[in-house]
Amino acid sequence: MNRPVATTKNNQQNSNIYSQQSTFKIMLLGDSGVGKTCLLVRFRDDTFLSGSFIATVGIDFRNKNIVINNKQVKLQIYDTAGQERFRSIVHSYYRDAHALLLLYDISSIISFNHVRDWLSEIKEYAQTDVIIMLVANKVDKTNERVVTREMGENLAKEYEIPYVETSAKTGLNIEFCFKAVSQALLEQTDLAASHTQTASKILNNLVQLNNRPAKQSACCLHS
Ligand SMILES: Nc1nc2c(ncn2[C@@H]2O[C@H](COP(=O)(O)OP(=O)(O)O)[C@@H](O)[C@H]2O)c(=O)[nH]1
Ligand SMILES: [Mg+2]
Repeated sequence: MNRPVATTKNNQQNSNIYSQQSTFKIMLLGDSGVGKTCLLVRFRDDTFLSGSFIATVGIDFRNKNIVINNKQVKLQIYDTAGQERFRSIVHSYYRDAHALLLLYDISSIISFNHVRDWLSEIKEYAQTDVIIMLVANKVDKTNERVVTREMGENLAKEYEIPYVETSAKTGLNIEFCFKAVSQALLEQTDLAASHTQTASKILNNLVQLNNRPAKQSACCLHS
C-alpha cells in the first residue's frame, strides 16, 4: 500500500513549521447507531447531535486539518453507513484507508458482538498494514452500560488492537483518537526509511499512555 505521504505541499509563509502536509484517510466503522456520525461531528465541530438520529447514507466524508509535531496533517474522515445495500460501496473505500476506528456502543451488547464480524470484514477488504482502533463509545451512559471495560479490553487484546473509551456526548477521548492515529501514521512515515516501528506499535504506545490513570497520563500529542 502507498503509505500516507499522499500530499506534500510547500508553504512559503511558514517554511519551518507546517512545511509539509500529509493526508491520512480514516474510516469510521461499526453498527448503525453506535455514534460514528456524532464522533465525527464532535471532532470536527465540537458539538453533539443529541437525540437527532441522522442516518448516514452510503458513505460521507469530512476533512479536518490538524497540526501534529509541528506538521500540518489533513484528515479525510469517512463516515460509513451500516445499511446492507451500501455495503459494496463501503467495501471499495477500505483499500485506501490508512486507519480504521471501529466503534461499538457500550449500552448495546449486539453492537459489541458484531465487532468480530467487522474485524472479519476488515481482514477481507482493508490493507494488511491498516491501523485499527477499537472504540467503546457512549461511556457517559453509565447506568445503561452492558459491555464492561474488561470485555472490551479482552477483545482488543485478542485481536492485538488498542482499546479506547469515548463519549461523543461529553467529548471524552474524541480528539485523542484522531490525534493518536495521526501521530502514529506520521511517525511511521518519518521512520519509513528505517522501518524501526510500525504505526500499530506507535499507536499502541500512545493508547497505553492515555489509558493510564489521570495522574500519570503523559499526553505526548503536540498540536
Ligand atoms: N449518550 C450518548 N449518546 C450518543 C453518543 N454518541 C452518539 N449518541 C447518540 O446515538 C444515536 C446514534 O448516533 P449516530 O452518530 O447517528 O450513530 P451512527 O449510526 O453510528 O452514525 C444518536 O441519537 C446520538 O445522539 C454518546 O457518546 N453518548
Ligand atoms: Mg451515521
